[in-house]
Amino acid sequence: MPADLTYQPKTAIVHLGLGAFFRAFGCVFIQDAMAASGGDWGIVGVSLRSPDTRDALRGQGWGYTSVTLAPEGEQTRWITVLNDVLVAPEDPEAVMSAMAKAEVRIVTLTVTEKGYCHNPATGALNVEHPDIQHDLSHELPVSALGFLVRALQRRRAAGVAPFTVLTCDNLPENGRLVRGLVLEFARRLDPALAVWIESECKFPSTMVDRITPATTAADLARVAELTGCVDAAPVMHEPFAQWVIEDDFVGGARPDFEATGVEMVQNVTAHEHMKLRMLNGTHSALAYTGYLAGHETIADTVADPVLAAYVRRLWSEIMPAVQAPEGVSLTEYADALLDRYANPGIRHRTWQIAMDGSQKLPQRILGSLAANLAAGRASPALYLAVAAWMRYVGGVDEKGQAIDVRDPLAAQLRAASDSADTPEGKVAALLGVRDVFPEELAEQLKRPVTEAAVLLWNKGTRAAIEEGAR
Ligand code: CS2
Repeated sequence: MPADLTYQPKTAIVHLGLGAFFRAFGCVFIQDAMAASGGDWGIVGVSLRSPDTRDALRGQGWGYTSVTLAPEGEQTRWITVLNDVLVAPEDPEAVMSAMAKAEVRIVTLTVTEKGYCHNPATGALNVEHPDIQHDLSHELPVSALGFLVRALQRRRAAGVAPFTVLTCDNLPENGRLVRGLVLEFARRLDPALAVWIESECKFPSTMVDRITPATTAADLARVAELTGCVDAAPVMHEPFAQWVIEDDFVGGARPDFEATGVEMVQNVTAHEHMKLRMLNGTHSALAYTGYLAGHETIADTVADPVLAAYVRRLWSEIMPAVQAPEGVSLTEYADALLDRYANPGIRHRTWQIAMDGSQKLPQRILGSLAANLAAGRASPALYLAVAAWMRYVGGVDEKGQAIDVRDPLAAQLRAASDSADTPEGKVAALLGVRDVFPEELAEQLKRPVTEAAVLLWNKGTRAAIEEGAR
């Protein structure tokens, strides 16, 4: 690892959505890049909702501990690339002026899938979304897209070049998706602005990967024990990290990513599909089945032999639906994933990963299913994953306990589930949710997902796996 930063870099990046993931991932890579090659790529972080991270970091000069959770023990490191943290709802003008500054060359984003206010099944902008409605008619926005477009509008008016938009969310062809959404929004605001963005702005796609569970109170105590210092907002993550970025930046302006092992490529699609389907697809499948089987974390889930066999079966169904990036063996990738999931140092809760399933299912699971259907390949384990999601969003677990379902469509999903008493009826109602299932796919899924659901409801998750998807 390069020596740590010996200077405080000037700001050249604004990051929207400052959660644990970007602090454990992008900030660490960018710190490494400057430690290796110099440059000024300091970051102003923006929280789009809560002031918690800002409040926690302010008293420690925006620095924080990054903790690597290796099976053999933890390693800590102090991260110093943040120069400020802004809270958008408190002061949207401060965010706008930070993004409009000519010195800012890149705007990075981790706003989660739902933060793009799009239809997950089609990728189109959801113009009915209240945040988008608000942002189309107010100069000071609330949504990430609103901030991007309004800040680009200011830069254009001031004769300043646009920034590069570098999305780091787990969405397929994420740069192209965000570009489409930004242009759709901009066209509604000012067609000339859209033309300018289309020709001047860059939206490289990226593949990001580092498992980063939410920090808990127990983690804070552990970090104090390890470092002898109280840190109000450390981040906890696995040793593994992989970042693949399309090398397409406005004016070529970017940190020296290569110096830190980031893979700079022309097209990231193959890497993205592999990661979304092989990692995130099985993560979501294990989150629903693991949760229903009574497991708190992914490590607990894969320690259960039935679920471990299930994840292997999932990979055998997913691999034919994935084109391996050049030089990558999918079998080795899957083996490495199982080791990462089994890391006992990581307490990644199934409930955390189960969140926002309506926004995740299409790119994580339904894409593989659609490819297998088109090729006539059987996918019992993937069907069971969809059925487990359906059971989960019904809001009651196998013991009759309520599930705290977090999803932007939670109410709609619950209503669909409650509209029928039988698994057959519930599946039919949930397949009717068009934000998740395109009509044609829903039709094809009806029979096999119903079969999986009947097994799941009647026998419970573990027995359903043993009988139908091993
Ligand atoms: C997880 C991801 O919470 C989730 O949905 O699947 O956050 C996953 O841990 C990361 O994508 C790993 O890179």
